[in-house]
Amino acid sequence: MADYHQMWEDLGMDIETHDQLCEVLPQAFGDVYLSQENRPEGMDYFNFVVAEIHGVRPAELIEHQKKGGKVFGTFCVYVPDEIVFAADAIATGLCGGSQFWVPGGEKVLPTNTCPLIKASVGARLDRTCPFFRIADMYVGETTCDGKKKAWEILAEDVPVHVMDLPQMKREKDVQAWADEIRTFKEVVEKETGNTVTAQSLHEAILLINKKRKALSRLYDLRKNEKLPISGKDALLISQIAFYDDPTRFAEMTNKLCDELDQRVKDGVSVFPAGTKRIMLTGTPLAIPNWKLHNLVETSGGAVVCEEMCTGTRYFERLVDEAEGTVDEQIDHIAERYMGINCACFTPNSARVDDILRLAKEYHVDGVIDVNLKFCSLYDCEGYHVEKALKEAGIPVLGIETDYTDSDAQQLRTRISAFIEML
Ligand code: BJ8
Repeated sequence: MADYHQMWEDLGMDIETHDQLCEVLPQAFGDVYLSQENRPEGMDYFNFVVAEIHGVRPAELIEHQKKGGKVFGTFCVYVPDEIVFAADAIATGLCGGSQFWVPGGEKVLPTNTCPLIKASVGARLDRTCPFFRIADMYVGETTCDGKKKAWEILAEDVPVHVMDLPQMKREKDVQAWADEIRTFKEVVEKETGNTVTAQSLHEAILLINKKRKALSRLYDLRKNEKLPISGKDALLISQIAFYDDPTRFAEMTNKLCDELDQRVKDGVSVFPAGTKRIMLTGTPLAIPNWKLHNLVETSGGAVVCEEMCTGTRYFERLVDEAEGTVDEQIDHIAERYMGINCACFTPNSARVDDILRLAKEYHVDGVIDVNLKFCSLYDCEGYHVEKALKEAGIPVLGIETDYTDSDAQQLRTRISAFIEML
């Protein structure tokens, strides 16, 4: 990796602590990723992005800022990137997926808070992630209680705008979300000094849709009986989608998919015949959380789909690409985003329908319902998810875990036993 110490210092980071993180990441990535056999060549690009995770992209964001551009940090797939890009700004995901940042979050949040929230707060307050330093403004949302309170703590340190996400999906809620997006547009316009026009918004819709189409193409390839790519690699790509340059990301993902198309034609699979096909559902797996995929794929299974925000919830369904006024296009954006089925909504039966549909589309043998410790939303919704899967005759295993490795052995035993009985 190139030397980015000067850049990190300029960002006011805690270099000493950050160096510790830089030391452990390559080892973890090597163990989980580079040890896989027969990986597609197109993964080279994504390997490079991870190897330079705190270097290349942050440097690009800083370049953008030097030219007067702004960067918005987001934590949820309901926040519409389209508005940010339409104002000539850049949106980047900020969810923390490493135990490294959790203790920092625990200094200000109760221990029984979900690790995703603790890691995200810790990464900012401990000054150990360049993305968290670079973002000019954070965009929060009213999804779960822990996040709502986390925004208040973060707001002491960095400008935060919170979007009020409705928790039901009636027509008036979709309209309320469209209004909330209009307010967000004004905030972004004020911060950037740029105006969102009908044309710039249309271009941004096409841009983000392109990313969705590329991911959708990648996921479609995982529906094949012979799997041209591992679940681990697909997850990595989903995670990178949150912060990479969208144009380049779509290009590189499509290039990889060309290679995977060829693999399908040639009958190449990265797993032996008869490997059990597993779908994961539940809470998101933010980078570098590869724990469950690694456990499944080293215990005789293959992950073929993630019904998660780092998965299908991120890219399924496009924003209507019809040209129109800014207001009309915002209505299209609101409709698309309100079609995401997060457990913060009630009722949320459409998520159960999604899971049953995906189980069929990806020919899954079994489902693992994953819950990040202390996320009561997904934990409670597990009741309906698991009931529906059992009724459909699809075996399901419920798992609750965090970012530590302390339960890895126990999880491996449970996952191996589950896969064996499929
Ligand atoms: S749309 S899943 S990204 S809110 S896991 S922080 S819900 S306590 S991350 Fe999420 Fe948006 Fe929903 Fe997706 Fe809270 Fe649960 Fe933690 Fe969560």
